[in-house]
Amino acid sequence: MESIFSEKHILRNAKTELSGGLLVEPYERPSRAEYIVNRIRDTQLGNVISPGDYGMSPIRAIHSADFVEFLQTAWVRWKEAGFEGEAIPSVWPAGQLQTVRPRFIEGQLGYYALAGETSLSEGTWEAAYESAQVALSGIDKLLSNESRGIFSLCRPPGHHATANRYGGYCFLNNVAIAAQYCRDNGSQRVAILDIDFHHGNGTQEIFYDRDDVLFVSLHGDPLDTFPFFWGHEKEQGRGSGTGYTVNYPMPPGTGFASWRESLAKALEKIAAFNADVLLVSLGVDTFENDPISFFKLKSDDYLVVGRDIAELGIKTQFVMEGGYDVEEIGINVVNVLAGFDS
Ligand code: SP5
Ligand code: ZN
Repeated sequence: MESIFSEKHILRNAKTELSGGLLVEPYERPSRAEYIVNRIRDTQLGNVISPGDYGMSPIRAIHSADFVEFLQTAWVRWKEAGFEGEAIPSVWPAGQLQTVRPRFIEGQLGYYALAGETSLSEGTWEAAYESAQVALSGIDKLLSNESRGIFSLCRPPGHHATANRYGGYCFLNNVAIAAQYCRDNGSQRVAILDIDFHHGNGTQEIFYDRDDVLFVSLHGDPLDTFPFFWGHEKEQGRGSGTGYTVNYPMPPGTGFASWRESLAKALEKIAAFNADVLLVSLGVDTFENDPISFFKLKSDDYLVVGRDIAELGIKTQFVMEGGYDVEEIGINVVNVLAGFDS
C-alpha cells in the first residue's frame, strides 16, 4: 500500500498539554508520525509520497469561514495580546441561550474550543492545513487509480474537530474533508469507519443530518472517557440522517474478542449501505499499552483488523487519527495496513 506523508507535520509541536492540572509534554507529539513512517520504510509496505496542494476550498466545504480565520490568526493574536505561554482556553459559553462571539482572543478560544487540553502554538495552522492536504491527496489518488487501499499519514489528527470547533488534539477534520471530496467527485455513498479509541464526535456532528455519508464508530464508552459528551448508542442521526450514525461504545478493559464483535456489526452496517468508498479513521490508541486509553488490543490483533476490513471489498482510505507515544504505534498501524493488503 502507498502512503501519503508530509514532513511539515513537525510544525505542530506544542510544548504544553493541560493534563491532570499539570502542563505536560503533549501526548500528540511529532515522534508519533516518525515511528509510523519509519516502520513503513523498514517493512517496505510501499511508496511514501508527498502531498499535493488542493487549496482552501475543500477545507471550506466542511469548516465555517469564521472558524478557519480564527485558526489562521489565533497564534499571532495571542502573542500580540502579550500572553507568554501557549494559548489555552479558560472560559466557555456553557449554558448560554445565545452566544455572541467575543472580539478578544482570550474569549474566542473558549468560543471555538471543545476541550482545554489542546494548546494552540506556533505553526499549528500550517501543520493542520498540511494534514488536510495529506488526506485530500490520498483520497484523490484512491479515486483516480486502481489501488484498493491507501494510507494518509495525517498529523495532527482530525476526528474531534467539528465545523467550528477544535480540541482533542484536532483542528481540521481530515476524514470529513476527504469524505466530502468524494461526494464532490462522483461518489454517491461514502462510509466512514472510526476505530480510534475515542468517539469521533466531530465527524459524527458534521454528517449527523445526512444519509449520503454513513458514520460508524467503535470507542470507549463516553460515560468513562473523552470526549465524554458524545458517542452514546442512542445517537443515531437526525432527520433524513436517522440511522446513518451508528455508535458502539465499549467499557474499560475491553479486549480484542469483544471489540472484534463490534467491528463485525459495524462492517455489516457498512456492507448493507453499499458504499462506493470507505474511509477509516485509524487510531491505534486501542492498544493495551496506550498511555491515555483503556482497551486491551495487542499488536498481532491489528493484522486481523486490517484483514476484516479488507473482506468488505470496498476501496479504502486509511486516515491517521490517534495512538500515543509508544514505539508500537508504528508496528500497530502498519499491521492494520499489511493485514488489509494480505
Ligand atoms: C485524536 C485523539 O485520539 N484525541 C484524543 C484526545 C484526548 N484528550 C484527553 C486526554 C486525557 C488524558 N488523560 C491523562 C491520563 C494520563 N494517565
Ligand atoms: Zn483517540
